[in-house]
Amino acid sequence: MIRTFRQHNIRPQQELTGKLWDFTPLQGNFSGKTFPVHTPSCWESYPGFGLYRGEGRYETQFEGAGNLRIECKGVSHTATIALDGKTIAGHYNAYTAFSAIVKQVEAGTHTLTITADNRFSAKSALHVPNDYMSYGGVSRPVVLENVRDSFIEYVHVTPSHGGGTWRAHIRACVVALEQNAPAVLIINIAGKALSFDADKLSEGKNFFEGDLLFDNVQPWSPEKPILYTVTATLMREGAPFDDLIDRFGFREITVEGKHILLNGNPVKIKGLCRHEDHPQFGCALPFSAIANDLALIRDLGANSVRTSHYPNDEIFLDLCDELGILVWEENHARGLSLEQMQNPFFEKQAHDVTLEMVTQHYNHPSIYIWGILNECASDSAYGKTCYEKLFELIRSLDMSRPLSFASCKFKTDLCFGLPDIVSYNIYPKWYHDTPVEEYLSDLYSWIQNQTQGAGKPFLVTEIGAGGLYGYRSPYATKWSEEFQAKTLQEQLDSVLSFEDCSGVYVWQFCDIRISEEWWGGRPRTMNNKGVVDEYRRPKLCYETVKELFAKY
Ligand code: ADA
Repeated sequence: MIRTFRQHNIRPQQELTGKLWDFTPLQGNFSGKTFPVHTPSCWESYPGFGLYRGEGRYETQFEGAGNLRIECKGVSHTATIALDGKTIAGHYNAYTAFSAIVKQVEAGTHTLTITADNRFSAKSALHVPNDYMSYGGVSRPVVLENVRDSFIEYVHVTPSHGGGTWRAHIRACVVALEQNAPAVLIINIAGKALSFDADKLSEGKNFFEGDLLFDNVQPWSPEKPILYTVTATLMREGAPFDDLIDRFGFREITVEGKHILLNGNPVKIKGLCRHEDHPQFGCALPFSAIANDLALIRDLGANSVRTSHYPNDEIFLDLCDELGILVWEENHARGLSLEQMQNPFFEKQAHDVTLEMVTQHYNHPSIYIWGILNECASDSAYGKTCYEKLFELIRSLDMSRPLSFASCKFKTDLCFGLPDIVSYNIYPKWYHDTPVEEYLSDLYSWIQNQTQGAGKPFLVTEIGAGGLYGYRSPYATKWSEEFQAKTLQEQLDSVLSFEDCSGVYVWQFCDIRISEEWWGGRPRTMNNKGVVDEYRRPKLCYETVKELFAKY
């Protein structure tokens, strides 16, 4: 499955994953041996490859001809792509898509080779040993399309409301494979059309902007997530030759004083942080597993998910759009020290994943906020320049959403003047025994009185405790399910009743695998703070969270 809706009626598109490919590890005990494997998948789910760090070569054949556009939605974590043995693309990062165009391919059977590499190295500044797993594999769909001399790469729709009218600002990008190709671009939304007549396109990216106004469309909201389709069509001499269908919602996110407003109404976030992680699938969760996670998240009474700590699968975002679940989506980074941020590869890798995240996920109405650099060195002068650059980049791409980052730099953070919303991760009663109310009040008064975050909305972006599924203790000893439930009871009661807090994200939805190289000290080499375990079995705290989300 590529998306939960059809993206083309004209452009030929097929998914190359969803079947068996040939997998050959290039290092380790099975080096050179080839196995038939399903894709999308992570090799850690293949027998004998649970700990494999190295390169894995995936190969498949397909029938094709003409101008081919090959798009990988996610390869973990560094990819090299070849067609018939010739390298056509490379990409760093597991969590954003990338594509390649190969022109005038001869008709016949062709071989696509994707080499994935999940090794840590000095050239990998974002995928580093961490409190989550960097898997290996073709972890998201691979798509093959046929394009003519030009095609529609994306159509961004920015909704805004005023005077009883909804405005849809359109910004479309058309890529021309050669210069001077004429074309007419037509944008259709809800029975209205916008037409752009380009007598000649320049080779590369061509941008078209315009507005459509609507008096009788229905807004998107968590309660009533009404989605609209935007259809872009390229015509020449009256005949269509390319198209792109996407979805969006008429909704507006604004910040007013200490409040986050959705369509003018204050939002109270009751959310969970979620990793894309599963003992059977690694980070390559199939549609059914994603849908099942969201069913549990809704059952808990949550209205939001934080994509900790990277851009998520488009299928997940499509479902959040349909279900009305608000999403804090963030770029890829977790807990990078100043030294790690000074890696010469960091700035470009952080820039690229941020640019790709915003460009590729722009239309999802469920995304109400962009986050960056979770718990990185925001307490350092150099770190602050990195935060500034990334916020500037996002604002150059999208002025319709507030920005934030989750800090953990207690009374030393230098960056609260940069985001629209101040967010902080706290673990009272887990990492330290401070009463929650006391810790929260101390933190909040520091933010209000000694930082440039004063007066901004405030979110607790992480709070939680560990609990081992099945470890029960009448004394509620640490790591027992009773301890976790008791701790979350106090944590959530305090945060959700804290007047100046716009909401909370529980850390975390499910137990996850962590990389052995980071810290084998965690029990089971897992992060055990899930409300459900890795098999999605509810722990005692599941009902605690459910009750508290219903109470507030
Ligand atoms: C941090 C981090 C999370 C997780 C959490 C924990 O806040 O952002 O990824 O590691 O701590 O479990 O301690």
